[in-house]
Amino acid sequence: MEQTYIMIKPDGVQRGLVGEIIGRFEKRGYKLVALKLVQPSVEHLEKHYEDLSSKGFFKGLIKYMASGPVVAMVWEGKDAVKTGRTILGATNPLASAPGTIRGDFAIDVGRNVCHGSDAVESAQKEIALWFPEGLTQHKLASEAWVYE
Ligand code: YYY
Ligand code: MG
Repeated sequence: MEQTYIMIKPDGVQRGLVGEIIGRFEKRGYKLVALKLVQPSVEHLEKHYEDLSSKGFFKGLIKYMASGPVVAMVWEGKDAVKTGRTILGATNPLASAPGTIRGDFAIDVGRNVCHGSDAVESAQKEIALWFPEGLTQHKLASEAWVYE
């Protein structure tokens, strides 16, 4: 089954959105296979966002992301990467549809509350970066009620 790296950014934690965001993935039917609250270092975040290092917003992005603890998670299930991004909404919250996390809870692109991997390959890289200790392997009792 496909896995994706989902992260609640410092603004999401500070604004009390942890339960809400986890709940949306949980209720959709996805399986949580890793979760931790972590204060990331600047070096770690620079690695996570290394593809964006040439962008003008990179410095501000790293400062914002290092400003407090984040919730790092791995969610598993059919089409988890693409559907995870759909659940989050567009990068710019003002372009995000209501019903998405960003469309319901954010306004500025630099405070968009959550992160989700953009492809299967980047998901694998991000999961290895944030969870070198590995993931759980368990079966959900609800599986037969989510998948046909
Ligand atoms: O994957 P996603 O988070 O939706 O967008 P990316 O293009 O990977 O950019 C990562 C992160 O950078 C974005 O969530 C907010 C921030 N950012 C920004 O502050 N200003 C921009 N013009 C574009 C992105
Ligand atoms: Mg991205």
